[in-house]
Amino acid sequence: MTEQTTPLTLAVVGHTNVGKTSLLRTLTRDVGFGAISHRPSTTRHVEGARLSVDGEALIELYDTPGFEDAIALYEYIEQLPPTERRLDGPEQIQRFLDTSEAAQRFEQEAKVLRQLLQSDAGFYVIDSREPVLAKYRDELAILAMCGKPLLPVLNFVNAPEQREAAWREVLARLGLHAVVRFDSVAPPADGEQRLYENLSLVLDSQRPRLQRLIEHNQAQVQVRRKAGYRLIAELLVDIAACRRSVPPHQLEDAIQALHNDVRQREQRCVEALLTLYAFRKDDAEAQDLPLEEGRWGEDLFNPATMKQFGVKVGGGMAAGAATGAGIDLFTGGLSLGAATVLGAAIGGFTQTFRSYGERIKGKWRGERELTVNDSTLRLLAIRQQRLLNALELRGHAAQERIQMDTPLEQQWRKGELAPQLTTARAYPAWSSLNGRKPRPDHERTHAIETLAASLAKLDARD
Ligand SMILES: Nc1nc2c(ncn2[C@@H]2O[C@H](COP(=O)(O)OP(=O)(O)OP(=O)(O)O)[C@@H](O)[C@H]2O)c(=O)[nH]1
Ligand SMILES: [Mg+2]
Repeated sequence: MTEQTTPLTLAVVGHTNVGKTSLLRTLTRDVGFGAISHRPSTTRHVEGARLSVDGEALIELYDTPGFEDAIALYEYIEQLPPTERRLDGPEQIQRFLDTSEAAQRFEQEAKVLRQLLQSDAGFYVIDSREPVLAKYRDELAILAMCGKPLLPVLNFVNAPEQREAAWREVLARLGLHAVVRFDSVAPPADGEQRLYENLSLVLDSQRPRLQRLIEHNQAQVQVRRKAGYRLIAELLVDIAACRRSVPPHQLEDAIQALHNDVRQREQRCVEALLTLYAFRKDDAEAQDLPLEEGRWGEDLFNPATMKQFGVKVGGGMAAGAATGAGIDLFTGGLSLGAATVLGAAIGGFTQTFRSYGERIKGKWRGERELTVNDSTLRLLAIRQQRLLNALELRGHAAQERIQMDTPLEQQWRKGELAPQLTTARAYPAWSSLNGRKPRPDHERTHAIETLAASLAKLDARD
């Protein structure tokens, strides 16, 4: 057992509305942390969150209210009567905190300063779109008086009007040379790592602890991705194994019901992926996912959707049977293609019988089964992978980095269907869409896990 250490405490400070709470949400991956709005003074109280690794709290982060009136506060501190002995920065701040104004006019600022004095270091969050106004200089001067290491975090760096250079210059003049760019809504993929690396520049003794956190976060990326591929593999096996018997006169209703169930099953996977990546439908960042209100906009069974994702339209769809899109009908173990059979159901069977021969004839009356066709499986796989990809990059400005034509997508478009799915087709009991919960089944689990592993391997992003 390693000895439990006391957590490193970090205060997140800065002007109001610069994204302090957003930064905390990103670092804690807790979308429910605090309240965020485009209005200033959203956060009114200090609120803490812990970052733990293997049950050990490594860091405590404290969100603070925004500075509102730094100029007045600086003037107030400066005009306080002289003392016998000249006070240093932290003493001056403490003296201010002991005044009655600290509980009144400067109540918000006092909360921030108290927290910073109690912390080991602070993140100073900056809206880099703002010009470096006097109020920010005074704010920084006051915060610097606390005598704590400060790491400036340049937020909104993806905005075209950002003034990063001007900010860097003024920060350097204050002795703040380690600066990190971090768009808290759409952080760069290695943003967190850089944030902690820069923090260890100003807090050298904490380097091992920060390194541990970095490694933990990197491992978590892999863990989440693996879990994501498992969800996708489970969706695909579930749908590939689906096989429903239908009496002839209910064919159209049955196709529609199957369409709906498959759509819902896909949506369950979408929601599980959103949860895995700690997204909520109303998150600002969720707007930039390839979803509309938390679901795929284009209908799974619309042939245009297949085209859009580059999947060859097969079976009934190619033949133009819109009702049977994405579905195959089997009789006697042979796929007839939904279009052929829909035609046959309405008109004569002669044509079909002639081409399939006696094998069908005997079984025609008894066995008619609907399955979801390969093209639909391919489309499902591609869509969910794109979502996983987007979630990993947390949407937003990261959007352009979402790769569209990965080897994995090409495999789904043109390659053989994964063997696990071909196998699943022979095991209707593996599917949750056949009216029964799939039994816990070692082979089903094995199929899902090997499929998930091969997807992750083909992904090969790292
Ligand atoms: N585009 C973009 N928007 C951001 C970023 N960071 C924060 N925002 C938005 O800026 C607004 C303010 O964010 P908050 O996190 O509430 O800011 P705050 O500093 O905690 O504000 P107070 O608590 O009021 O002091 C919200 O609308 C956020 O969605 C960013 O890096 N990029
Ligand atoms: Mg806030």
